[in-house]
Amino acid sequence: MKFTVISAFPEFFGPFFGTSVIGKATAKGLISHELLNPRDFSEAPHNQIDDYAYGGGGMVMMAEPLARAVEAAASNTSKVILMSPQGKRLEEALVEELAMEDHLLLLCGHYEGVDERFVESFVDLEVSIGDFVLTGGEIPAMALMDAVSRHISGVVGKKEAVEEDSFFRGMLDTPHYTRPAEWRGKKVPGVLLSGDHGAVSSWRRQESIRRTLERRPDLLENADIRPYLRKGVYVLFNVDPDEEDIAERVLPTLAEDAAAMGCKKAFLVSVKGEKAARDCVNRLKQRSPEAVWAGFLKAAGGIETASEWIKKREKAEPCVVPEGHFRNGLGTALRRVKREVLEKGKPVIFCFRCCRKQSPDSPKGDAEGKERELDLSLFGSLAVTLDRFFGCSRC
Ligand code: 4FV
Repeated sequence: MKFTVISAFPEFFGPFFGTSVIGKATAKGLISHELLNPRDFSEAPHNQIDDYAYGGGGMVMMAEPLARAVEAAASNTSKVILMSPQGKRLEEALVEELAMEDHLLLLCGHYEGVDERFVESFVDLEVSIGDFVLTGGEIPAMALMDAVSRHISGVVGKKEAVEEDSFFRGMLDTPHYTRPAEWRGKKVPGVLLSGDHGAVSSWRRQESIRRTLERRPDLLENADIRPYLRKGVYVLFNVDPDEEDIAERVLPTLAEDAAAMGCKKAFLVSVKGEKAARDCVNRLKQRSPEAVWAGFLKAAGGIETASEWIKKREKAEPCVVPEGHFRNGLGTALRRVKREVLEKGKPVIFCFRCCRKQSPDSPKGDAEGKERELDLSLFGSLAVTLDRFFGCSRC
């Protein structure tokens, strides 16, 4: 990873690139950097780089010196980033994205900001480290480079350390302790002295969950909660009896998808009753006994019997997310369920209705189109629901 920093105060960065983890990474050549001062690219008298703002109200960085500096340093694979409060919020997901680049060119603004015409012509992305105003973009640039460098392999000790990081999965971190075991009368939580790694990691997961729910419940929406789930995730497909063909055509793939996304079992229920559901499952299994989903798909008399089955195996009552959750505000349903599942360590079962009526606004007459559209909405609702629940977008 190469960083080019364009700043009127390049001396600011000496200690940053020469100290601690970033210093070692620089010495090991894992990251490289160059510092450019826009003054060196100013044709104006006294290497002027700022001027009065049109319309009044303080000084603005001039476009030309910045343009020349970027033209001198950028290649077609460079990503030109302006640090500014008007930018996209710097969060772990964006950090991971930027860590994939091989050249980040960071512009540090000063005064009121930089000439907007330069931004329009040269800047790929504006990034903000938070809704507050600093005297300059240098500290934001350092924050970005530090966070990105942690994702460059070899920069931080154990790669796992980064992946272990709570934010890597979108949750708050567990509390940390070191010697002495008793400090000013305060003891370290006993489990951490137990040597029982299983107990330690489940305590840490619980602490992450507790602190996230207390301090940052907003993080749950996008958090990848799979490492924090103590019980299984299940799906239930309610098939309309006189549309057996749907079951036969889409269920195997739906079940496969659900299994691939981390679900433990898929239940098939039919209003015609458990026998109809069992016959349907047996027909599907006879047709493809080797299929991955064969052992995954199970007939049930209804949501109650499915919940009973889960309760017996998981020794906990499952959270039930009823059919239609997709249409009645998935976000709220998921926030509630994620919170309950994490807080109480419950299993969860998502219910989906598999019948043509699912898509009332499908175009008239075009049967083929109707079929395709039905499949899409079934797969779509399954994928979106599970993706948002697991927070797979983060993984
Ligand atoms: C900033 C931020 C920030 C604004 C005016 C520098 C200052 C001056 N940059 N996140 N917050 N920049 O306050 O990135 O140009």
